[in-house]
Amino acid sequence: MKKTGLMLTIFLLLAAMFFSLKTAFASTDGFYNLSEVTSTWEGTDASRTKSPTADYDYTYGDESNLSYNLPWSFNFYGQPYSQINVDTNGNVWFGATGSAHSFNLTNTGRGAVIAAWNNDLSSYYYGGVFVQHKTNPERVVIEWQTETYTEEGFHRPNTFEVVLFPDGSIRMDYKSFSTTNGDDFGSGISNSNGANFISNSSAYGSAFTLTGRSFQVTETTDPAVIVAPVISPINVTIQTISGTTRGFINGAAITVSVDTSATIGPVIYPTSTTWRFTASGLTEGTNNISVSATDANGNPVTSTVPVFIDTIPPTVQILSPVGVVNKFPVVNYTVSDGTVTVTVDGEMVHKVSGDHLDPLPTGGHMLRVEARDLAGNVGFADS
Ligand SMILES: [Ca+2]
Ligand SMILES: [Ca+2]
Repeated sequence: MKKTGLMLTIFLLLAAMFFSLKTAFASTDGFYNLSEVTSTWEGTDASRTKSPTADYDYTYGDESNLSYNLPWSFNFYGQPYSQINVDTNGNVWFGATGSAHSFNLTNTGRGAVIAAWNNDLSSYYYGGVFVQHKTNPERVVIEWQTETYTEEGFHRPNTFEVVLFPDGSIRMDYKSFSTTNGDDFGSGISNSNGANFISNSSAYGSAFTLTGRSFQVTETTDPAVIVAPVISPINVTIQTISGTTRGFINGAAITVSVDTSATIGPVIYPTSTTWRFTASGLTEGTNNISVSATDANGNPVTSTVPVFIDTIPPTVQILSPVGVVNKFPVVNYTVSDGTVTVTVDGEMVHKVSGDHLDPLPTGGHMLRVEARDLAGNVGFADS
């Protein structure tokens, strides 16, 4: 009996240790830690009619966006920003304007982002995105009251917010969700360099399942090498890579390596904590570029970013119509990849493979099927 009691005590102790370790272990990308915190809600005035001021602004609609001047400089992945751009799809962008959804969190193609809910949302019939500067303590609250795009007008409201603090920390509060067909393409934070990002969805679940939960993002105190957002995929074989170092005494010299035959140019240091270099001769496919600095204990701190080169245009083949055809030919084509545009005599037609073309007048016509891949390469075929 006594032994069982001891075993049970040890088991409980281990369980308690495991639980506390589990909760203490935040998700990290080397720059930030993400952890769950006590459920909190700030809210905003959330009014579509209140006049915008320096401390309050809003927009609404599908694919709408708003630029807001911050009351203080906010550091995101080591870069200071005086302005944010919020969209009605649940995102805060730091470089890009406009809106986007359902993007790749790892490499957004639009620079750094806080994606509170990475999904196609719409506040066309209900809600909006509301930005409010609050004090005591200083913070900027970005609140979304929104439907999903596919439930536009069904009154299935979803409410969540992002809170920015002057010390660079971030909180994401998920208040309530009533979507019945929600989707989540990867919510969280990203420096859009393929290396530094934390997916909230992977750590805790899809945004629309997080009702009543709050998550905090704080900078780690560990030394870090941060690479600025890189554009990838890209169809040029030369790219300038820049970034910062943090937590090294008097800045830090960096060393750079690459796992392909690409050439790394000399490293330039505009300041003691910023650096840049040019990589040339990047090879087709993935080039992993590693940037390292050595900390006070002699240990290397490394950030590896993938740069994907794609110089090969999509292949396009038109199967029909070919030669002399009737008035309503069916268009049939194959493309290897990319986004397809179909034109007849230079005019875009909204047709896809398998569709009948609109009636054509007698005579010669030119059909072109064009495909553009993510790197911007264009392949086409004419008939
Ligand atoms: Ca939308
Ligand atoms: Ca390609």
